[in-house]
Amino acid sequence: MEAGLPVDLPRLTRSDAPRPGVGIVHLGLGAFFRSHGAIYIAEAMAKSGGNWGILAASLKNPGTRDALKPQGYAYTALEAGPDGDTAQVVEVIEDLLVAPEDPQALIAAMAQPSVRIVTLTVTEKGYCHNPATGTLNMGHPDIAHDLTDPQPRSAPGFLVRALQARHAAGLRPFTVLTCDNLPHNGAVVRQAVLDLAQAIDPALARWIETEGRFPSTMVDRIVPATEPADLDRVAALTGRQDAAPVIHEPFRQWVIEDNFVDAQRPDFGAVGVELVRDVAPFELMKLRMLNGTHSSLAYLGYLAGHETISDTTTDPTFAEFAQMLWTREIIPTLRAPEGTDLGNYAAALLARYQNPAIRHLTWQIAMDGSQKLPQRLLGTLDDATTPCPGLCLAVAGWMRYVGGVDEAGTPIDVRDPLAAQLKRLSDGATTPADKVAALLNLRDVFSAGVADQIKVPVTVAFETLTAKGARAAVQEALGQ
Ligand code: CS2
Repeated sequence: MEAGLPVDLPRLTRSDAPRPGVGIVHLGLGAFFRSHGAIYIAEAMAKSGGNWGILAASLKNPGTRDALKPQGYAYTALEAGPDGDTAQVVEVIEDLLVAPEDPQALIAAMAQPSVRIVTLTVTEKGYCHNPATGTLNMGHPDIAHDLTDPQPRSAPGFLVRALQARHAAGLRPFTVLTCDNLPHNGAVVRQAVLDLAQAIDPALARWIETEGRFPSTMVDRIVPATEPADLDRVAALTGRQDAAPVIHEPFRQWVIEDNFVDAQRPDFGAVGVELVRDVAPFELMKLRMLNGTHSSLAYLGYLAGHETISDTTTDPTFAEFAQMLWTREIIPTLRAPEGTDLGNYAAALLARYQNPAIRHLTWQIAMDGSQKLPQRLLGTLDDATTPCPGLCLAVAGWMRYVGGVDEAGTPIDVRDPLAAQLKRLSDGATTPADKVAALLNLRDVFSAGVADQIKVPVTVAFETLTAKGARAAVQEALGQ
């Protein structure tokens, strides 16, 4: 039995309900997909049938496979609402491969004729693209490897090699359905795949370009990392031990551009997925209003000593700050998706953040800021036609955070692919103004135009943060 599992209760096992065939391969299985896409897909099969069982893959480590395999890949999804928890067992994952153990087995799985869709949650950095140009970063070590070695390491590498195998076998390509929080996420993954394919085999690239489909999506559900205490919480509710449950909020939304290879997909429409022609307005709304304030609250809340988003937003100063960001700075840059009222959307977001049953760590959201800032904060700043002191304070909060020391002088565990470079830039400058200037020079994060536009207000905000601390800086931004 795994360490940490509550004792004296039977282990969760898979029921003997008939299993569907595998129609989907998922790359990068984490708590988010298990709480979101996997549940929608299970519901779509329960309603309308179809062989859309999921063969999942972890691209890095075996932890999830080792926890789920003894349970037949069944797991508990615990919905944590302000009024209590409810649990369901999800049985839609048919197998879980750990890619580095046998890359060829994953490629073979993706090349099975029954597989029509490959879904992905590999986080922003997993696309190995250059956010400024949208093209594949050929200098990325995994891409450099995947260019010549047919045993890939990167997500684009697996997609290209599997498409190559399908092309060689005379099969149709699969639809690539990205579920990561990137603007135009379908176009991003398409470009990454085409760039790599072009470098490997131009004829393959041409086939993918004409026959492949890469719908954009907007995904939404708040899913904090499962903590050790959650295993007991789930066991107490269900009477079963589960080594890898997921905890999620009640809310969910999935908007998908309805553009699949040969129109082959689960009956998403039957289970509340919005199938649309243009995802862009949904994507921008969600990235700027939800993820933009999430990151702002994560950096400033962390610096002010708040451990979770719920703690941060039940602090009235931070709740007012979020409101101010939405009303004065973010909403004026957006076009509301049809049928959506942005004021109501903001009010619902605040209630979701304040849900006391969800412990979403500010530290978790603060991760990978260099990959998140452009689409969450900087796009809004670029589009804004009036000053945005709140968002500039959030950017300054990120700069203070990646300096690696909190307001009490304690080191911060900064997780970011650029962490070492960020620390070097911050440590190499002495005055607040120099630190801001050094970080604004990072062209992977800030375009020259945005850097120039926000330099003065971010410097002022950074000076206030350094002199007075995050809470006082937020109060000042609110005119308190
Ligand atoms: C969060 C997101 O961790 C983060 O960066 O902002 O995971 C957020 O919870 C989801 O996008 C909500 O849909």
